[in-house]
Amino acid sequence: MQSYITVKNGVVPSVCSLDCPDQCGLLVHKQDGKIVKIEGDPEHPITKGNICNKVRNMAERLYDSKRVQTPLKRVGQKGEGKFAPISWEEAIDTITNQWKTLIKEEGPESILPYSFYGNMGKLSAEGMDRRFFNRLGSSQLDRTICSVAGTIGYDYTMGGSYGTDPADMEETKLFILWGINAVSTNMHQMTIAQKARKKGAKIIVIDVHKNQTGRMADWFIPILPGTDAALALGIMHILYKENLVNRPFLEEYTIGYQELEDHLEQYHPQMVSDITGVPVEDLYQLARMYGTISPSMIRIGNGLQHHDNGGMNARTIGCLPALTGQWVVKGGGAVRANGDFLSFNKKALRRPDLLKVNTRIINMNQIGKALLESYPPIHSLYVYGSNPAIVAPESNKVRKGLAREDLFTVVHDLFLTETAMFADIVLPATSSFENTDFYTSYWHNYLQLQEPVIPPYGQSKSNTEVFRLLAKGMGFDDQALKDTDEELINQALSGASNPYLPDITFDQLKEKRFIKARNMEDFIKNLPTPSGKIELYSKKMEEDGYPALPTYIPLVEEKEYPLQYVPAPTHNFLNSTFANNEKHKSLEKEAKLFIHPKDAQIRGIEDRERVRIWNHRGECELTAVVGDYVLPGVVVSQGLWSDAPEKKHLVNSLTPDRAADMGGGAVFFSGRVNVEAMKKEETV
Ligand SMILES: Nc1nc2c(c(=O)[nH]1)N[C@H]1C(S)=C(S)[C@@H](COP(=O)(O)OP(=O)(O)OC[C@H]3O[C@@H](n4cnc5c(=O)[nH]c(N)nc54)[C@H](O)[C@@H]3O)O[C@H]1N2
Ligand SMILES: Nc1nc2c(c(=O)[nH]1)N[C@H]1C(S)=C(S)[C@@H](COP(=O)(O)OP(=O)(O)OC[C@H]3O[C@@H](n4cnc5c(=O)[nH]c(N)nc54)[C@H](O)[C@@H]3O)O[C@H]1N2
Ligand code: SF4
Ligand SMILES: [Mo]
Repeated sequence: MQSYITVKNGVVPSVCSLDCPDQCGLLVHKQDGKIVKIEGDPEHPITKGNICNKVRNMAERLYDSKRVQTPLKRVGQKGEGKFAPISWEEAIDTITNQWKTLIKEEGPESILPYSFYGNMGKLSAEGMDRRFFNRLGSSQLDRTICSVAGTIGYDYTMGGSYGTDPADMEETKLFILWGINAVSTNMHQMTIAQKARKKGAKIIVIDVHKNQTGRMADWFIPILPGTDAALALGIMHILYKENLVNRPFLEEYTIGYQELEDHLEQYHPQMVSDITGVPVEDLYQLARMYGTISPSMIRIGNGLQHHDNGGMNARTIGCLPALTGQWVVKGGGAVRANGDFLSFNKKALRRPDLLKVNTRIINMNQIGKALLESYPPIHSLYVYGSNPAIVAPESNKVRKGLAREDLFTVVHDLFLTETAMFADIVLPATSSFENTDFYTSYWHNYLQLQEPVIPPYGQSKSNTEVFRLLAKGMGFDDQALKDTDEELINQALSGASNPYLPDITFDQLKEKRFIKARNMEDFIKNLPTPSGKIELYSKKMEEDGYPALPTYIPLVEEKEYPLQYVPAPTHNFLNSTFANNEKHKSLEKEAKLFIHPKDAQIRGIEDRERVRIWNHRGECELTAVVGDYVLPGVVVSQGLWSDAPEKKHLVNSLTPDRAADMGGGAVFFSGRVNVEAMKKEETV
């Protein structure tokens, strides 16, 4: 078959590579060999031709004159952004010579990779890179920045990332969107909920912010940050008291339901109301709706996972569908993430066997601290698919670490990101449209293939290609470091020993385009928990030092600051991606801080006034939006804004780098701040 690259004029298929649960099928329109338009692929079984504005406006990003075209070396101070073009040969020689010296003098652990899912393609994010750094014996990165706390918490209850199939949700009668801004972050979940609403379904949103999703709800329930486990326990208390639990289901599919019933006594509705800010009568109404409407589905979002108690929040909410027996109702249950249905052969792809020694593990959420304090020190950082200078907590520490003169930093990206400004060497990355890769959605259970649809931009190269070159430069002769992209895909998609994923070849995926996980109907009978059942009581948790039963644990108190601060994602950016695009910035207009009228009034803050937000970690400036979008005592901003043209919107300068209760997860939303109006002369 003809390569899509050679198509000069026409429409070719593609996949959205961004870190988004929807993982849309795309159709790319080409004119004179260039992408001129991106739209949804109507043949995709779930996304059905609709895509978000971000990607609809993406074509110009691909040909943006700001894209890095050649390797660069730093010629000015770190952070200054002065670079000169060099050849690939010089770039690879410089990096590998530095690393060879470092390995001899300091050991391979002085080198640290730093990456995340800027491109969700499995080869790009966890393929040749993992093989290379395993072979190198570098320090390892614990990739905790997104949802690890909730993953582990939910696993204690359910054994893995398994939940309701979105394909079944059109019949659902009650949607509880809990800590998820689905209109912006999972738009097809919203489309499905709205279709179901036409057939009588109700949509409830539980959030700390009445944002675009809350405004579309039939019932918006505002909650105080980090108190969701208490709300779930209050619902459970009422379900048991009013005999709305499904006892036959509990007996057959769960363990610990009697212990749970006793334990729930303490979660009296009044106490739950005092903790959560949800009025007692609303708590009763919510519990009764949840106990009587079927099928019901809870979409568990990341908002409630990015907290000190994020693991326990997901663990606890994950217990709710078992109490009502919703797991055996089509379209009922819950989804935190569905990623394990498509769990492929990770060992074959990542090759952990290439790592011959025990090396230290660095939590990516504490990259600032690691760069400043680790002993033995980190002497070289290799960043790809992530932008830690913007997205990681405690930005001031991160930037101080990146500014270290004795740190040799390489950044592989499409753009001169805020992180790249601190690099010694910058390498140009291809966009996903220029690569071969495969994609597994963590929401809708479909696999997809990306084949290159345009040639590499300038001299840019894909992640797999760069790691093959680095391996050669290091003199590593292993075949595993030479495999082609097609070979990597075939290795990853065979021998997964996953009952939901048959062996698949590159050619099959190319032919079918969308392949779905299979045999998911009865997953509830085959849970990989220690007991094989839903664990309302978890002995494993006890062994790991947690309460065995779901429990509300308050956030770490930062007493000196009066306001809880939630810096959430925004509609027109994807994390920091698109924050450097004029079109996306103009759609987003300005960086806002939502504040309750009571909190605004005592500080003399007026609507649309510029405010300073600060704590002991840092400060930033945003535009106040005064209104009852948030509860008193809570402030919310949206978006990870770019530095350019000023550094004033660096929200992560305020966020803590503490580890969540489980897995070292991020706690972006558990910090506290103070806010003040800015004097007029300061804002000009
Ligand atoms: N447009 C857009 N889409 C995205 C992203 C993006 O940046 N922009 N990012 C992508 C990524 S990487 C991820 S992980 C997902 C994240 O997407 P979501 O799962 O939607 O998670 P967040 O947007 O982090 O937070 C969701 C909501 O939780 C609320 N929240 C915060 N704290 C609490 C709490 O304690 N309790 C409750 N109930 N609510 C709380 C916030 O106000 C927010 O509305 O979205 C993906 N999709
Ligand atoms: N305050 C606050 N901070 C947050 C969050 C929040 O809600 N609030 N959300 C957190 C979450 S959930 C996440 S997942 C993280 C995400 O943080 P990151 O993973 O850092 O995500 P992005 O900011 O999108 O940066 C991805 C980078 O990868 C580059 N890239 C894309 N494709 C490729 C490729 O193929 N190769 C290479 N080498 N580079 C590529 C892009 O150009 C971009 O610069 O942010 C976290 N930070
Ligand atoms: S960012 Fe999400 S909604 Fe937008 S096109 Fe990509 S997968 Fe679809
Ligand atoms: Mo994320």
